[in-house]
Amino acid sequence: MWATPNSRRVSILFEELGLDFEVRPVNIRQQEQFEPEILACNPYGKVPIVVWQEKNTPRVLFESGAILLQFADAHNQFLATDGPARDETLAWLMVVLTALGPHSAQAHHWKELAPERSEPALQHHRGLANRVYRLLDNHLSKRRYLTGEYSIADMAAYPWIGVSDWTTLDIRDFPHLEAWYQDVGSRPAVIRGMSLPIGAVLE
Ligand SMILES: N[C@@H](CCC(=O)N[C@@H](CS)C(=O)NCC(=O)O)C(=O)O
Repeated sequence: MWATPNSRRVSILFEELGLDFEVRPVNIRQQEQFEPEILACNPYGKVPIVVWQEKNTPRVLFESGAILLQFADAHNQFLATDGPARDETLAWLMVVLTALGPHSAQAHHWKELAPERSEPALQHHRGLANRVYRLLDNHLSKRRYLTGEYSIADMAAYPWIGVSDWTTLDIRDFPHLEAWYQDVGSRPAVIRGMSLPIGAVLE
């Protein structure tokens, strides 16, 4: 993992589950994600990746959403096993995985990373991120968490709201989302998960 929102989805869940896990830093700014050892685990060359052993069977999983689903189900926590509560968590998890993360990442690219800046591209992705922010803000005006109870949907969203500056949106314009961000961010497991890998910075 590295100091990235997708990685920290996983470290938050693992801290919430109280798992004993070891962090292997992969500095994506140093291109370490393309080292053979990493590509052997994830041919896409992206973090996060989880490697573990279960009943003498080696297991490996990449894609943050897949990891959240696998470990929530395996530990029967933060995702209902069936029924409307599971439906709701899956739906909001997918909004966060497929829209909040990608639109924020693209806005960040056009704001700070692209060798040639494009204002129309930035505004396009900012607009798409804004639509998700409005959606989440309105949704959270009626409930404490994204779904009935604190779930992997909240854990998937939290690190991305933490980089709201990447979108050029101001979190203060979304008061319910901001209150949720403060609330979730006060959880000890979230604080610990957001501090990993120790000392890593994305610059
Ligand atoms: N859909 C993937 C996206 C993973 C992803 O884009 N990870 C970024 C860091 S947040 C990465 O590894 N970037 C390096 C690269 O693309 O080469 C997931 O949710 O795990």
